[in-house]
Amino acid sequence: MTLPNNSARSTREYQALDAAHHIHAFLDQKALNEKGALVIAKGQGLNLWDTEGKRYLDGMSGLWCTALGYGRADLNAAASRQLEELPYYNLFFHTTHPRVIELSELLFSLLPDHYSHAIYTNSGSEANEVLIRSVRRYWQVVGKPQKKIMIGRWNGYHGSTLGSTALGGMGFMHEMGGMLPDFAHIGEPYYFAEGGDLSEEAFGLKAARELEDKILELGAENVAAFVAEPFQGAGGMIFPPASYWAEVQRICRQYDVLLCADEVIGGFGRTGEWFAHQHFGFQPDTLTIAKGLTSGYIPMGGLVLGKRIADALVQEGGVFAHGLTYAGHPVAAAVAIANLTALRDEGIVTQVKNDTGPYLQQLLRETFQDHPLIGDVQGAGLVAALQFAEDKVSRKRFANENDIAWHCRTVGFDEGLIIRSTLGRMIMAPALVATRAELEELVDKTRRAVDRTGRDLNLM
Ligand code: PXG
Repeated sequence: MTLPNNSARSTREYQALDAAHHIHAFLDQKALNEKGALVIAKGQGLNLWDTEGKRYLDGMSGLWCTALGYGRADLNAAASRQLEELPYYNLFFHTTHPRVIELSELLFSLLPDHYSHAIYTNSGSEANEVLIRSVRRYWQVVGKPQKKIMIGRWNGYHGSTLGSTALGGMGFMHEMGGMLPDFAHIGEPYYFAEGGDLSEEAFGLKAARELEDKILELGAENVAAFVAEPFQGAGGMIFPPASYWAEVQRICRQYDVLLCADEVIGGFGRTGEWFAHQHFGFQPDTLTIAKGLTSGYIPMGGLVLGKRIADALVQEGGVFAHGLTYAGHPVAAAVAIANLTALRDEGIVTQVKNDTGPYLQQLLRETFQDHPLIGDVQGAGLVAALQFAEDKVSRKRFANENDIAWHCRTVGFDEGLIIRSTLGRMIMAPALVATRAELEELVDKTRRAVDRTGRDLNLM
């Protein structure tokens, strides 16, 4: 592997400059700087190389985004063509441009008929900011301006900007200047941790009914929307019980509360369906999208509106008081078109649904169902989580599960595998173009990392 010439400095030099100038995401800066960050210099397919030339299998698609893997010439060409033709224009002051229109035509051809309009952004966080203001605007327009409260979930993640932090349920993020009035939270449907003696189905209903209790406590006349990820990503790749979403949908309809799905991770084929809400069989009023929209090659996100909301905003809403300079950016739109076209026309989403998705799920269950350290395997398509547990039957978690999972992640990197840990769970979400052989490598390296963790920490 030849590293690119434009990354020609030594690893140490890069690390020192990195430490001198960057505040990294979600890490203790001082501890990181003592060790030095891993400097990733090149990517191809599912593989990454660091500045020492070491290869890693990327089990996380970057940050859940590089659906097509690295190094796609078609995405590069789409960006280059657009940079030559029209590198920038916008949707302000009575203008628009061809690429964003073509992107929406394609996007809505992939979405169920229920959806009609999009508001583009540069990220998932921004898309959730737009969501908060748009649903509040919707209720103003239909004559219920007091419906303002947004209900999210504890341990949900919706981004790092102010509104999206408040909407999310990460306590340590709220503490860092991130709470706002008119936000509320309910518990997460995490059966392994909180199911107690209930069956999975009964726990799913119980978790959903927390929403009903919260709506009644706040007064349905004050509640604008319930916002949740179809499955929690950053919170640990937690799949809700099968009974959960239908009951949540029933409650939202009964109390006239908008149901908003954050599809930033679940969207664009991750579960084998185009969108994760289709996998779980419910129909949200809005969808937040980002990541897989452009395979992460260029920043782009958006809020997709169902017809009920879009019609009200368009027909009766008057001026929509919102706009971002780069919303619907032509280069991002061009990359998104190339990306979605490839996902569709190369049959990649279909392959995840019918072949590689079931294959990964089967491999993981075969490999880990009797493993002494693993209590549960969850997932669908090309997203999965392993739950570390001291006792599988009683679902007893390790007291220091966070450290165990972090150790596993660290030895995984050592084995040449990029995998993510959250609390006591190991998470993987490889690129959707992964072959069976690459999935075998992923599971094999994960198995080695889990076994090494067990040996290193004297757990088995
Ligand atoms: N919603 C969801 C469901 C997300 O997962 C965002 C919104 C925010 O998107 P932006 O583009 O603003 O980052 C996300 C982002 C992790 C991890 O550790 C997850 C995300 C980002 C970074 C790390 O799993 N998700």
